[in-house]
Amino acid sequence: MLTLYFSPGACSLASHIGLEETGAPYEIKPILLAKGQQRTEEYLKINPRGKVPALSVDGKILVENTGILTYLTRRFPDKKLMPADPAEEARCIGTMCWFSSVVHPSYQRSHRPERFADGEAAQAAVKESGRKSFWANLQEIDSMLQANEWVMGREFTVVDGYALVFYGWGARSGFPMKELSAYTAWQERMMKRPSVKKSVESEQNASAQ
Ligand SMILES: N[C@@H](CCC(=O)N[C@@H](CS)C(=O)NCC(=O)O)C(=O)O
Repeated sequence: MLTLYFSPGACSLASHIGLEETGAPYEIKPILLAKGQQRTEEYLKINPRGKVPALSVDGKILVENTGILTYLTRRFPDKKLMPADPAEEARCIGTMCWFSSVVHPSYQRSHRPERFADGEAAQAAVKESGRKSFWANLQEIDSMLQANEWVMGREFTVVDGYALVFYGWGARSGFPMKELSAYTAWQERMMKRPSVKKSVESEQNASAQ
């Protein structure tokens, strides 16, 4: 059995979309970050780092979007969620690593500066530099989509679900997302995809609980 621990609107949406794309049956367990549920004793037994996503595979816990998504592509190869060519596969994994190690942390600095510095002035500086970096990263994603239908090129891959997370965060943070014309056109394409619609709707329902 596959069980996804996620929080509505968090980066776990990437794994949620990936899981939905596999077509396999799975369960979802909402862990509401807004209510601090990632720090409960029960959840810390699942992921001692207190982060979402986590995926339980018959009781074995996988964490980190890049790890979970890579696992799903290997477990369900017929779904072609990762390119078959080894160099393209490496490019795909490399893009997820960039999302996880650069793009996500730039948003975190803009959103939670208190985690990175003490004192109002230092936090304001961290927030500002995080916003600048996050916007530059969103622009880079836009440029990746200029000549492409999907982030990695002609085919949808697990990277697309991951890139949707940052579009949502950009919009939520008041960035002028419409200026990113390729990213915006891609987001509209994504929202028409059944797996995306289903994951987004199920997260909205979970947040209303
Ligand atoms: N690199 C990790 C990032 C995980 C992460 O930071 N998740 C955030 C949600 S976007 C979280 O659980 N935050 C809860 C907290 O820090 O208290 C991944 O891609 O899975």
